[in-house]
Amino acid sequence: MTDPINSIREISLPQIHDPRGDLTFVEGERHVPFPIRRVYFLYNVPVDAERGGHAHRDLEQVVFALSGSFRMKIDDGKTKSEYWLRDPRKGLYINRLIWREMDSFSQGAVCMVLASHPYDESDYFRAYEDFIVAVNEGVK
Ligand code: T46
Repeated sequence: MTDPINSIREISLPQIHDPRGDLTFVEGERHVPFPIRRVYFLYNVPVDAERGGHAHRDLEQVVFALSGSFRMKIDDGKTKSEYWLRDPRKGLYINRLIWREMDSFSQGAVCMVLASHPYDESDYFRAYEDFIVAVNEGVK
């Protein structure tokens, strides 16, 4: 699937299947469009939890549901859309200047995120109003 909103797109990873089970792998700059500088996981997430609620100035990420499922609500400041992540082979590429919210985690869901940069709190827009100003100004 390709969404017109700011390059949001699904990324499909290879799957090596044999009688012992399945193996999927991911390489930076090959399967994801950036060098992978950080990997983090969300787990033990209560089913009624809401995560996200921010955007990034520069960070690009690809989000996977390694186990279970959850919803990602995406907003580029003009258009909103939502995606259900439930297949460990399929990630959602999220560019910079995209507001994201996550909810409806299934019991035991595990979210893995591949990120283009190390953690940097100054890269976050944590107030929606600040994000909208940045979108309208086209600033980093
Ligand atoms: C995103 C969604 C999908 C760190 O110290 N290092 C890290 O790499 C991260 C991601 C977070 N933290 C600290 C910062 C906060 O004190 O962990 C705490 C919780 O972070 P946050 O509230 O930002 O977590 P989420 O799940 O709302 O958002 C995270 C990412 O921050 C964000 O970039 O896109 O997952």
